[in-house]
Amino acid sequence: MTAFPDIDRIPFEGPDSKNPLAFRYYDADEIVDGKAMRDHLRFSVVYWHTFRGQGADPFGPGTAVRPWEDGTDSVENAQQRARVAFEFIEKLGAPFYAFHDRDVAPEGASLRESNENLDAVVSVLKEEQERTGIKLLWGTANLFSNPRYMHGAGTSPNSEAFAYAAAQVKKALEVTHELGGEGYTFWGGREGYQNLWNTDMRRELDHLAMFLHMAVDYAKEIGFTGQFYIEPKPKEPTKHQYDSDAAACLNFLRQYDLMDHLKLNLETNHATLAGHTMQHEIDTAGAAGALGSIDANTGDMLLGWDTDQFPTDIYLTTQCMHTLLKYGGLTTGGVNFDAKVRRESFEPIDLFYAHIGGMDAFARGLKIAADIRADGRLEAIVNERYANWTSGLGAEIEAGKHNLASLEKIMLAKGEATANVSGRQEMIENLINTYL
Ligand code: XUL
Ligand code: CO
Repeated sequence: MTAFPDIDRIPFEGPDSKNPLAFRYYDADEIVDGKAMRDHLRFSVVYWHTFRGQGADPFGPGTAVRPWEDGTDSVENAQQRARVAFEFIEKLGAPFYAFHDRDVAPEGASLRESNENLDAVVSVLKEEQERTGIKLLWGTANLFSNPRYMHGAGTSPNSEAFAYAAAQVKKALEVTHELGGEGYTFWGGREGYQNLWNTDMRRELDHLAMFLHMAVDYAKEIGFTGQFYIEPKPKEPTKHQYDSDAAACLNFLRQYDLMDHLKLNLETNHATLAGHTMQHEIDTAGAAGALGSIDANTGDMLLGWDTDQFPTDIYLTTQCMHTLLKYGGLTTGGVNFDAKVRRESFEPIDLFYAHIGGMDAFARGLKIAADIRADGRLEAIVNERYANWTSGLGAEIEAGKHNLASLEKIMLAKGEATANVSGRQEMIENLINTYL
């Protein structure tokens, strides 16, 4: 059975191609900045939007036409869907995918039954991984959909909800390990609050840290050496999510002695909901040595929620790739399309158009970012801006040779600081446009 009979493997045809089912910029084998595009970008398809998204919104039910679905929530349907997923990912040519436990297999009437359902689908995922060579970028557990998690999972006031979530993470780690997953992500689904009058924040944060330490310990126990990630998001579903942005996550990881174990999985639409750019979030994580992976999507500046659209803005992808390259690029992580087709784009072929567009936008962003770096003019301007820190007084301060009193002495003698030089923002923005 084939779910996409009219579609062959998506070819690279170059920038002049008029074929909407071809890449114009993503050529997996092309070497950019010393590395194949495939290895720079490590594209990943998400199971939850692409194979479970129905296009429902608060005003109406799903619209998606998915002929391979039999309309039931059976294990057999889930296994069939898993095969379709791999047909899609293989034809697209993405090397990775990512899933939540409950995306791939139906939740049963008990934890035991849910685990059995998961095993039955994981065996198909494993077969399909072996058949295609597609790998698992990261696994995760859905700790937010079931009503038992209405108050949170790791931060729930109900200790048995915490225990259930722990059991779910244990199983999700086991299957991620079994599938050779390269990472494991925690997005704090309902780890936050709606109202502080009923919330013991201190206690909830302590519990969340214990929860993560338990996962780190269990990974050691079973020999899972993949990278753990924590994914910042400021709001939705709760009014305030504890992992609100990169800086808040870093603070939390440092406070609870978790910096050695988790890196950040940054998402563009989450960055903008937090009032930041994605470039800011990547730079914040990179500067702290905690840059892990990215959930590539985009929001809509006129809509205040997480619209999870496919990224098509070359300026955005250039910023992402330039900042990633500055910190050495992606290693364990990937460019994971946590993005969904619009409700109005309901046909299976729209899944291809969406991913092709996102992959081409990132490939172009990578090539432009590499050009900016190779040309060196931007770097020279930035180096020049900080040049007075590389010798003389600046270098002495950086080397820790001064204190307030010694600096006072120097400035009393000079009377005034050296004149400032222009930041040249407009000139730099013009320069960036010359590479686009
Ligand atoms: C939610 C979100 C999640 C995580 C995985 O906004 O981004 O899908 O990426 O749980
Ligand atoms: Co995400």
